[in-house]
Amino acid sequence: MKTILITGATAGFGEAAARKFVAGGWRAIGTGRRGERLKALQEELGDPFLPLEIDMRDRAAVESLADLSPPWGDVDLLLNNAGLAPPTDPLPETDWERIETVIETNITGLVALTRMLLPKLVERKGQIINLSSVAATYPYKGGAVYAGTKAFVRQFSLDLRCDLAGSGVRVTSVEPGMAETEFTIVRTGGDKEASDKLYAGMDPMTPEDLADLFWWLANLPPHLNINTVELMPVSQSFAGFTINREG
Ligand code: NDP
Ligand code: 8X3
Repeated sequence: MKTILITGATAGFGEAAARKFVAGGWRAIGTGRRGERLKALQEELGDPFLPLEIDMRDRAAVESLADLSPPWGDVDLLLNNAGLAPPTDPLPETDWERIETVIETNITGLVALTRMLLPKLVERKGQIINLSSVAATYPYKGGAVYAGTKAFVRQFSLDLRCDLAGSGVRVTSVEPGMAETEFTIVRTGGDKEASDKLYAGMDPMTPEDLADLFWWLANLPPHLNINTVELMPVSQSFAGFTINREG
């Protein structure tokens, strides 16, 4: 029985991944700040799911994930999924605490966890899937901090492959476009209406689409490494450059 560690399993991609992998016969450790959500998921998924209430900004708690005893400690796949975005307001108008939370979650927590878990993943010839975003590649207004963190995740993933050469450990940067989760509700500070409006009439990707992708990546033959996967709903594409002709 294989074990996946999923950060951010209380909603969206992480929650769908927990369901997918447990249904597929894996053990899943799921983390997040919302203990009630984790408890509900544990009740739904039963013994193969271990809920751990951990804030990615709490470095000691994050690092303690590398100290779990077997079988939970025998992690085969690290899904670095927990993440969020600040509002798309201009940078000077964006609350510093929200910016700091995003950087500490999307970058610092992810690196701290990966660093501590790497020896175990090397021992088990395991796999890492990191959640980057199309925002890492395609700039948009108001995206600077979020996109910056996701560009970090993409490059971190690629460079980690260099360090891991010969180890058998696989690393993939997954770079999705618009998927309807709680992402925009969180980004807008709880504005469900704004979130509904953003996804209205455009057939966004679903958490299950992403869980299917993670499952495919996890079940590839061990000699294959998918470096990056960029995916979007058909109804999302590119806007091109902005030209300012006024000076
Ligand atoms: P959701 O908001 O639905 O889920 C985010 C998850 O991250 C939740 O489980 C949340 O748990 C967890 N999380 C956030 N901050 C922290 C923290 N400080 N400590 C612990 N857990 C945290 O978003 P998605 O499922 O859409 O997003 C998952 C990942 O995919 C993110 O990294 C996001 O940037 C990325 N992504 C999303 C896209 C989209 O369009 N939805 C597209 C591209 C990338 P809790 O709040 O309980 O702590
Ligand atoms: C989230 C996707 O396009 O809203 O990473 O930045 S997008």
